[in-house]
Amino acid sequence: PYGQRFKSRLLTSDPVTGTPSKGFDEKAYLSAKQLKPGEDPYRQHAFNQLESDKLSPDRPIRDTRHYSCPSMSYSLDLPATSVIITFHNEARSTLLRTVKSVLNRTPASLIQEIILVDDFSSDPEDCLLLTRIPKVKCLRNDRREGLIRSRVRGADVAAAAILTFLDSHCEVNTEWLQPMLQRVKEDHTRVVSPIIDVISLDNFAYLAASADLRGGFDWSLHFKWEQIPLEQKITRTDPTRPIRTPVIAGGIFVIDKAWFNHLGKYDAQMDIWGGENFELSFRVWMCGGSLEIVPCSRVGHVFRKRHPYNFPEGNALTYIRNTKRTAEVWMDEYKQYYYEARPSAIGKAFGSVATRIEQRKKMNCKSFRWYLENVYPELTVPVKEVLPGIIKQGVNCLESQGQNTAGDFLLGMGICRGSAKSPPPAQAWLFTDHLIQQQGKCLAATSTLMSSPGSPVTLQVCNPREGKQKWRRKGTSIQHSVSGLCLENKPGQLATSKCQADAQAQQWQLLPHT
Ligand code: UD2
Ligand code: MN
Repeated sequence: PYGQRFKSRLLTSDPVTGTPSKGFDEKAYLSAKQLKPGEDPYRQHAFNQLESDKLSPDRPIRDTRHYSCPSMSYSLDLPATSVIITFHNEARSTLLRTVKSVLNRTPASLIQEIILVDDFSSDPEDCLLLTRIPKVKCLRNDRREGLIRSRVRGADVAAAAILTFLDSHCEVNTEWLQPMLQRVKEDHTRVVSPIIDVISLDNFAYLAASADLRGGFDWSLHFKWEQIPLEQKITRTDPTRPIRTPVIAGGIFVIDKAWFNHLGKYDAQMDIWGGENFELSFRVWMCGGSLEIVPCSRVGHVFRKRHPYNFPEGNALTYIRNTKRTAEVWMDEYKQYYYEARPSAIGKAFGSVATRIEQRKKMNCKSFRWYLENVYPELTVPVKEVLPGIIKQGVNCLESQGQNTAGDFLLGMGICRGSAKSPPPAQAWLFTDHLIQQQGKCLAATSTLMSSPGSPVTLQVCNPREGKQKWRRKGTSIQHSVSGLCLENKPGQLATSKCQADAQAQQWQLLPHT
C-alpha cells in the first residue's frame, strides 16, 4: 500500500513499481491555477479555494472509523475496481487531492484505474495533465453533459468488474475500499456507500460524520440525512455492521459493473445534477438489490451551500425534470404525493420515459408500495380525508340554509332528504383534510379560544389557513382542532362544546356518497 509517507515529489515515479510517471509536475499543475491577489476565494468553487490550495495533495487525515474497524479482516482476493470521477471546473487542488488520496490509501492491486470524466471544463489541461500520474485516464466531453451521462460514459469504458464513483472533491480515508468491495464480492446486488465525512468548505478541516445516519427523503424528493430508526439502533450491537439505507446520497458508492448495466445504468435523459440518486436507489431496491452504508468505510467530501456551476436550463427546472422522471417511472400511484409536495412540477416537460418504464417491466421490478412497506415504512403517506357525503344525527342532517339579510351564511339541521347517495345540494358536504365544506363555504367555530366554553358554528368562505375552520373526526364526534371542543347540535343552533362521549347531540354519522 502507498503510505502517507510518500511526499508529493516521490510521485515522479510510481512508489511501488518504480515506473516513471511520465513526469507529472505537481507544483506546476497547482501553481498555474492559483487565486489572484484580492480575488474572493469562494467565488469559483463555492468553497475556500485559498485554504485548499495551501494543503498538500498528500495531507494526512485522521482515521475517523470506530475503534473496532481496524481489526476487521477482509478477503485476500478482493476484486479490483475502476474509480470514476466526473467533474466540471473543479479546483485543481481538490481534484488532485481526490486522486492522490485514492492512490495513497488503497492497496495498488485494488485500483485498476482512475477514470476522470471532464464534463467540458473551461481548461482541458485540468484533466489531461493528470494522466501523467500512473493509472489515471482522462475522458473529455465535447459539450456539457451533466454528471449523470458523464458517469455512464466513464462506466462504459471501465476495465474492472467493479465500479467506484467519487465526487471530485473527496479524500478517502484509511482502508476505505476494502469493506465496500467485500460486501459487493459477497453479493453482487449490493450497492454500498461509505460514511461520508465532512471536509469543511471554509478551512478544509476533516471532520467525522455521525455513524447513526442513513439516507432519507420527503415527498418532494428532497434528500436528507436522518437518524436510523430507534428499533434498529437498539438492536445494533455491532458498530461495524452495514446500515440498510432507503436512498444513497448519490456521489460515493461501489457497484458491480454487470449489475449496474443489468439495472439500466442511469437515466441518460437526466441533465446536469440532481435526482439520479433517487432513481438509482428505487431501482436497486425494487429490482432485487439492496443499498447499504458500510460504517468501516469513511470518505471525506466538501459539502457546499450552493452550486458553483451554471445549469443551462436553470437549477430549478433541471431538478424538477430529473425528479419528475423518477416519480413517473418508479412511484406508481404514489407520484400524486410528489406532485402535491412539489406543485411546480405539474405540467412541466420531462421528455419521454417510455423506454425506462419498459425496462422496469422487463426486469419485473416490485411496486413502489412494496418499497414503502419493506424498505422505507418511516415515510408516511400524507393523510388526506376526502369524504363526500352527508353528516347525520338521528333523522336530521347538517344543512346550509341560505343567507340572511345581513349576508351571513346560515347553518342548521333539517330532515334528511333524498339518500346518502344523492342528497340535496344543501345537505352534501365534503370533508377534505381538515375542512368541512360545501361549495366554497366552510364550517367555522367563530370563537376558538381554549378558555371559551363554546362558540356558535357557522359557515364562512373557506380558507385552509384559518384555524377556526379546522376540524378532525374522532370516533363519532367531530372535533374542532384548535379548541379541542366538539361539534354539538344545541337547540336552535350549532355550536362547539366540551366533548362528552355519551352526549347524543355530539354524535355524528358521516355517510359517504359512494
Ligand atoms: C450530491 C452528490 C453528487 C450527486 C448529487 C445529486 C455526494 C457526496 N454528492 O451532490 O454526487 O449525486 O448529490 O445529483 O453524495 N459535475 C459534473 N457535471 C455537472 C455538474 C457536476 O461532472 O454538470 C460533477 C461535480 O464536479 C462533482 C459531481 O459531479 O464532482 C457532483 O456534483 P456536486 O459536488 O456539485 O454535487 P453535491 O455533492 O452537491
Ligand atoms: Mn460534491
